[in-house]
Amino acid sequence: MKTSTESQPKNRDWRKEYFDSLESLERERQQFGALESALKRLAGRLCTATLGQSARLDAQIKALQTAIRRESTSDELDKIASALTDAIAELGTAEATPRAVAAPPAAPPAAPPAAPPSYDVSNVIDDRLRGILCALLAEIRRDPELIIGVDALDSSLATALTRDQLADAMSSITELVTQRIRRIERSKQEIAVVLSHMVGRLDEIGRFVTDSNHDQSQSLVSRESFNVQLMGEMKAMGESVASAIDVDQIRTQVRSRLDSIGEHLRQFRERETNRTSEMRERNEQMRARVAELEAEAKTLHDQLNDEQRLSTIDALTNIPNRLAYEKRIEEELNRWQRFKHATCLAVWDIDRFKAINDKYGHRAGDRVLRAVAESLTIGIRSTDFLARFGGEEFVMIFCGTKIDDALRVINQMRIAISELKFHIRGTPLPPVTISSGVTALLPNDSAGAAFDRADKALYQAKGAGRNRCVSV
Ligand code: GH3
Ligand code: MG
Ligand code: MG
Repeated sequence: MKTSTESQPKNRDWRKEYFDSLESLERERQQFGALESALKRLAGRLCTATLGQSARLDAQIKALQTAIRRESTSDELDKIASALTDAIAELGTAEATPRAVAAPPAAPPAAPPAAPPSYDVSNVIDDRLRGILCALLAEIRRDPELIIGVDALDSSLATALTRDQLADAMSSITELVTQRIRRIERSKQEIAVVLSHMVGRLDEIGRFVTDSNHDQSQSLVSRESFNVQLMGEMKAMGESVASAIDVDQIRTQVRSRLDSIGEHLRQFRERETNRTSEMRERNEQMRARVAELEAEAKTLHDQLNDEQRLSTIDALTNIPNRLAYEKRIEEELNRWQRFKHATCLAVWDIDRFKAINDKYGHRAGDRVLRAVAESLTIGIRSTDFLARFGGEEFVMIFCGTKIDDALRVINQMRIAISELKFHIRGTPLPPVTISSGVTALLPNDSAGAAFDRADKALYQAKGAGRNRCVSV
């Protein structure tokens, strides 16, 4: 039989597991919150950029902006998305109302309404807007179910867009954002359900421990009462033997006392047998509950791990993202303060990357980004760290490395990248080059100060003609 002190460490482990899960869930909730705010911010900017197409579309965009500002449900966003889609669809028709402010006040009343001009890409979607849309799509791409939709939009953004096509693309992005938010909400609800199951199981385990304790004290009481009865019978037997007048009387008295002892023993055994079989049954139930709890905890753990991994991995290049870098540099700064092992930070930026996008298209630019990330990954040791900082910029942390060694290593990486061969539809691309600035961590450094020094060195590398690495 298990004692309460034997079963407690197991119980404590589960509680720890449960609180760890709650902590992970809270972290996850914060990351979801950050993602949601980023998506809302981007959607807000897109709204502003789209205003002025038609009165009806403006009204829907304003409704969306209001919905974004307050805590709207996915159903409300859904409704706005479909009204927005209708308003966008109406844009191409003759009934579309031109935006009031767009009409020049001095226009003669008889002048026929100007047909909406067909813009080329430079008029309708500039680099900044494309950058915002691409960042938004990269966030949505984290969801494997939405990748196909993102890819389709990615290709359409890479080409020149007319105003109508841009409106369609924005409507599709709005729809994808809504789906992403809805799926995040669903995933949060699923985690909450699993957690509440686990809480139920933990309560059951708690009750089991209380019942076991109760059983043990009952068993003790029963044993003590049996002892008292036995002692009483023995004493009574002694007294009756002492006062007996003949052997027959002694025999009768002893037999009667022995019968009585036998009856007490039978009752005691019956009580103990019942208790033991109840305990066995409850133990079996508890074993099953613990197994279920274990399986649920594992599912939850895997789910949280997946989400956490996704939130710190860059969707395009599959290497750690800026969030992961920010966490890691803080860890490295703390380690540096304690152990003073030389640590370096390098900032990378692909040279003339905008020209690659402009000349060969955004998709080609994405391929270059992936290949550069892969090449940098090959060049680093497993103890070092690489992340995509944003756009065509990467960061690296070299642990236990002096600045001269770091400079030598990054120069090798730079050369390896300049030797990569790219082909777009069979045509070879000119070499892709990259520049870097590297710095060693200093006493009392902050992440921002170290980054600024490396960035300044990068700026010098660019100024000195690019395709080079500079240390400070
Ligand atoms: P420099 O040598 O001075 O660094 O010039 P640059 O052209 O590389 O620098 P600039 O900052 O002008 O251009 C960076 C471009 O990177 C602009 C932006 O559209 C593009 N970009 C940012 N993120 C992505 C992305 O995820 N994919 C693609 N294809 N392009 C991106
Ligand atoms: Mg840059
Ligand atoms: Mg660049």
